[in-house]
Amino acid sequence: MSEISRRAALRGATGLAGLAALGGLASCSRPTGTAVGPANDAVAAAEAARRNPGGRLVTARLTPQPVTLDLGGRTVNTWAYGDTAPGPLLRLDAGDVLRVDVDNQLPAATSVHWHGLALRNDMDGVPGLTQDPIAAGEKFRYEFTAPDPGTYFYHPHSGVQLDRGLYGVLVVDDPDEPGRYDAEWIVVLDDWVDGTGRTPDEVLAELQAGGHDPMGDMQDMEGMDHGSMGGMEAMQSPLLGGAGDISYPHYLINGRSPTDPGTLSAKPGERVRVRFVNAGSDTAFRVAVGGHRMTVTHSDGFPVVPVPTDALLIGMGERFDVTVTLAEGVFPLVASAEGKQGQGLAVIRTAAGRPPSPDVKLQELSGQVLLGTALSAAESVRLDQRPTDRNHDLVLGGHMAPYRWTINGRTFPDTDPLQLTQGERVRLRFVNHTMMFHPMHVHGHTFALTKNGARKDTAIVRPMTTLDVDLDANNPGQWATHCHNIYHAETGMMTTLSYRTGG
Ligand SMILES: [Cu+2]
Repeated sequence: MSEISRRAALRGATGLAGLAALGGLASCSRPTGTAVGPANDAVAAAEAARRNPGGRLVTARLTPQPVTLDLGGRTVNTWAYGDTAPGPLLRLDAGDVLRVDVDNQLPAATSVHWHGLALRNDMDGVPGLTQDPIAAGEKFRYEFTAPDPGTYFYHPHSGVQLDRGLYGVLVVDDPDEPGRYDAEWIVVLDDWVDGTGRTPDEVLAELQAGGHDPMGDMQDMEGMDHGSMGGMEAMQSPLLGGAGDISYPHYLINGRSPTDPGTLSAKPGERVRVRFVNAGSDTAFRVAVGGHRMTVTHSDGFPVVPVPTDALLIGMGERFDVTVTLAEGVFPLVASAEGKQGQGLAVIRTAAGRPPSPDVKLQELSGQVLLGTALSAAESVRLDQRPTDRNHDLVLGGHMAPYRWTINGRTFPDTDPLQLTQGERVRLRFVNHTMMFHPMHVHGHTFALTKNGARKDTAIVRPMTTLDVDLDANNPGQWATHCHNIYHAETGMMTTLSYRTGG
């Protein structure tokens, strides 16, 4: 059965009541007991426990729709939330309830996933698993408590829609935040192809057709002044090995290309908190600020032991908060596409002066480069010490021809759900058997790296390496667990953490 018809079958077979059937798709390692589906009482009970009686109700509207965007020197037809990409900033305090009315004006079904939040399962936005897709022209109301402060984002969990302009930032503020900074900037990174001659769906079809050099016809496209010639071997990084499958014509910061970058303004001497979000689909970014060092304070929303660095590597789906104390002048903020040709640019301005050129080269990018997996948890967010109740291996496999990515040898939804029981301490071992990095993302939980405790929901697993993470099974439901390379996830590299009872 084709991927599409399997998915159609899944959707047909599983209304929200039919979730128990999901486990029946697995032919080995069949889970036991009954799946705790999104409509289960345990999901409502977990939500009631996290609700803050003094919390506010914060409301918003999102309208996914076709739109024409100016990326800075180039106009594209794409899909976005409203008429900008990134979409509207959503902001609330921890413990508040967020209610978002989605009005789907796209010519396709969609969904909204609240990336990184440990929210109620029935609001997680994964069609076929936690809800039915929001059909074209239909509406859906999301409503949930935001439990933990931090930098998050929202995007569709439908096909490769994320690789269009459908993304936006969600900031959950800490009412007790010491606020040791003078200003705050949000910096969203993205790799862009939509409206430049191919849609993301066409890119996916080309990858699946195989034998196509994804860089080949980029030669004819505007904005390709990098002279990129050659095949897949070009997309290699000393830090990541295989760095991606797609060479994009544009790399954006806050929706702008380097030919007409956005400006971030402050006063000399001010300490700025920068919230980085990588909304890219196939690109890790190496970020730095010219003439400055950054101090990393948070990873995926959660505080870490602060670390100064020249540059920071951000995988797809990862978020980092850093602080920078600004000198006087004009400085480039560069997001270099790791292992690829091209970069995103924003201009930091604390005084008058000439802007940097679009292809400015930063020496900080070849200085000390920090990865999220090297960070340590702040004491306040360390998991307590306790024995592991359950272990799961997730062996990451796949290849380019045919284009297919797997967990434990299977493609979603034809997978073996990873069973767990509420209250357990669970260890996940990601074993990467490929020559490419995979930013692995777990929904509904913020795991802890066993090496140093850093709390994350998305972590880079480098080629031919193993990464162990622990999580507390305290959020019942069915949770997607997948690579945040959206082309890998869409062609199979996804499974579920499946809470079960009576097993
Ligand atoms: Cu991957």
